[in-house]
Amino acid sequence: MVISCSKSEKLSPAPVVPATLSTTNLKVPFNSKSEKYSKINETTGLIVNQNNFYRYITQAEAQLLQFGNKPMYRFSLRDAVTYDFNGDGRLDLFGFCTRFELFPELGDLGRAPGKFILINDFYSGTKEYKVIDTDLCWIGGSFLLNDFNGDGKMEVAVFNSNGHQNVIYGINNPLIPVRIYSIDSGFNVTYKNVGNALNMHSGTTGDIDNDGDIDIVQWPLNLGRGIEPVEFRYPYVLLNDGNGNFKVENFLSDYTEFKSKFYDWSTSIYELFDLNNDNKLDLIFGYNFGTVPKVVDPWNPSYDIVNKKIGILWGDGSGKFNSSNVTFLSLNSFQNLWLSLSGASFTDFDTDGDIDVLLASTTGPSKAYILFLLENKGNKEFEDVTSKYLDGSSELDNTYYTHFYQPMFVDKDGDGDFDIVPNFSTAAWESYKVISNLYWEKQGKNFIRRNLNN
Ligand SMILES: [Ca+2]
Ligand SMILES: [Ca+2]
Ligand SMILES: [Ca+2]
Ligand SMILES: [Ca+2]
Repeated sequence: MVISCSKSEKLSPAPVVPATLSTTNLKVPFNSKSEKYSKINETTGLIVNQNNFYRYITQAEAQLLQFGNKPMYRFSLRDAVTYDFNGDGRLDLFGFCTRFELFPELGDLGRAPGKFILINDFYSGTKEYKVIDTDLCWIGGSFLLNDFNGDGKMEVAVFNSNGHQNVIYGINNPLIPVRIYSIDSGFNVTYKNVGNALNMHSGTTGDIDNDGDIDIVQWPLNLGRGIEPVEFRYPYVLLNDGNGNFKVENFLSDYTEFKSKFYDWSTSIYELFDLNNDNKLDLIFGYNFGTVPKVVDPWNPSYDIVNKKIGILWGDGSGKFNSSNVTFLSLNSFQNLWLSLSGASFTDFDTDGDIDVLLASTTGPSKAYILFLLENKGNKEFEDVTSKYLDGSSELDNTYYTHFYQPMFVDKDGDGDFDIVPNFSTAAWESYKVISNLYWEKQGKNFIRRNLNN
């Protein structure tokens, strides 16, 4: 399907690069400083994104990407990815702007379709941009780069939660499946729908059946309060035939048994990664954790069982997972707070050859960030080593930064080890300060928080 009605125009005003972020070391072609992983892990969209990550977009820059008045279209820091779509060696940006009916009033957003934007040479150059119509009202999910159809070019899988505002406004925006967008060197954009229409807070991609092509997992975050059909409540795998055509199957090999016990299974974050070095992708998942209040939900008896833990489902290369082949992570309690998972990233921080895990989370209303570093001890055991190795692992009062969705492991300071750089902070229309150059510098096994004061 070809997207209708697109036009090119100059971005006005152009995004500015903060003084603290000189572009003098922005070489052409763009040279990734991403941590490198095993071949199977390099198939994941998360890592392809990390390979095309230069630095995070600040809230000030994001606010310059808004356009229109009534309605106004505003850029959410989370709804975007950078990649060199036209092959000129510079990173372009493909992102989404949410529609606000009234401005400056908040609270009437995501009711009607937003717009995609495509910006040429986002971090340098002319920044010509193109606005692209869509029927998507809300994304708040994932933009993942992968070559799904084997043509040697990256497409972008967009996972959305289009029904996000339905309960708030009493409206009926349809659920929309995963969409794979192809962007050619002339910035022409086409897409195809794959999988099922679900409310998805994130997405993950990678070769889950080890046949050399990129598959997809789509997992709902159930917002419906007990009225949604059964097909909206559980995850799916989308298995690629190598040409970008997908066979949709139940995610669990024990689906029937699981469904008989649990009303649904919601996650906010799920990421494929091989966490036990067997060359088969595993899947880390989670939503609420920490001190979660006991909620009596007659519509959802599974709430206290499967929706309050972070776990790893161990992959067997079949393309399916089994709910009994799981390890639940044991995290140190953080001030007895109720936390929600916002991101999971991977690094071998102790350089012992196994993959360790960094979790990002938030408290919800306060928009804090709380990070957890988990050391892989082998034998599918992980130890919370946050207090030992991760300086400045939380900020609760939003003085300098708010919550974020995607920690990236790149060698920011060029000294050969992989530092933590936040990515995908909160929406640009929220009034939290997001400083321009936050990162955690790697020193030995330790991560030291830097640049809180600029
Ligand atoms: Ca595959
Ligand atoms: Ca594995
Ligand atoms: Ca390790
Ligand atoms: Ca470094």
